[in-house]
Amino acid sequence: MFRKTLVTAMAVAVAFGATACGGGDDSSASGGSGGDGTITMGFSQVGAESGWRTANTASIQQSAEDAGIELQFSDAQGEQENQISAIRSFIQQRVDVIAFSPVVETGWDSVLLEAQRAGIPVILTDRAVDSEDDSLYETFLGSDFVEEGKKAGEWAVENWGSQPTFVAELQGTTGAAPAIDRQQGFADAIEGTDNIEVVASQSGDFTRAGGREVMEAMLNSNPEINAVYAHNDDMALGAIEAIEAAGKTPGVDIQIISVDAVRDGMQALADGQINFIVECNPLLGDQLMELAEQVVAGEEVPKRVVTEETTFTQEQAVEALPDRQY
Ligand code: GYE
Repeated sequence: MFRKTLVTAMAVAVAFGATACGGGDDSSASGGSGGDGTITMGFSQVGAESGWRTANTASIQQSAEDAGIELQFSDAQGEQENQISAIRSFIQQRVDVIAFSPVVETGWDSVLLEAQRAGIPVILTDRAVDSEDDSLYETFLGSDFVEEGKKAGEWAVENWGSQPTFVAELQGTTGAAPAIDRQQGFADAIEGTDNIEVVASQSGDFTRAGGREVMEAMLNSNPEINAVYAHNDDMALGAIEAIEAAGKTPGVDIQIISVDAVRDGMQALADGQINFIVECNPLLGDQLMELAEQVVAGEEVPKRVVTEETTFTQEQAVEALPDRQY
């Protein structure tokens, strides 16, 4: 109760602060809401590691344009230190709101505290931070990655559980929320099943090249591997190349589960090279802009906004492909 009041009070203070600064201080840098009420958002993106990320960036840019929000977009190229510098520069420019998709979970408290002290609200997009102080951000918009891993694991239990299954797990970026949570959800779901064993688990950094390289090495060291759980489609697509290079048939000799359901992944699923995909929706732009408008206006927003998602079998992929947006 007390905290809720405090958050509201803070949000109101932020709104007044932004108005005062936009109206009266002409010496402010390029950012900040202008006298016309235009909202400026500083957005720090992870990079361009996957098809998911490309679709996510396009969605954010398009939605900002549609909403009339001025977007200061910064690409961190997979490095946390680049994100920290970008956020510092957004603070210096006195943008109205900062949004970012944290490349890894930990190590954000001090820069988020700087934003809070400057009275600039922060929205976490897509990935969470691991911090004890949830007053450092207004809300977190994104998927439930543990749930995604669980859906993958449940499909594995149902479809692989009756014969000995030796799984190669291709993890996402080390320390990133989706890598940690998708591993956790899958492990929870297969726990206690006798036949399914994860025999190798390594990061392919969410990239196609990473997936291929790691899969190649795993097939060499663990020739018994007959299943793959990839934390995203790009790594699954890389794994397909490695499996074919090893003279095996992906989807048949080695069955594959992945996460995302981007177009290339869905095509491979429809073609029978992947066996099951858990959807992760990258089209977060509209919801992000809406939350930004509310936060800047001092309105209360839910602390957590979860994206709705589904799963796809091979038959469902054939049906869904023609209308797939990303
Ligand atoms: O699944 C992967 C991307 O954070 C949900 O990051 C995102 C993940 C997505 O590189 O493809």
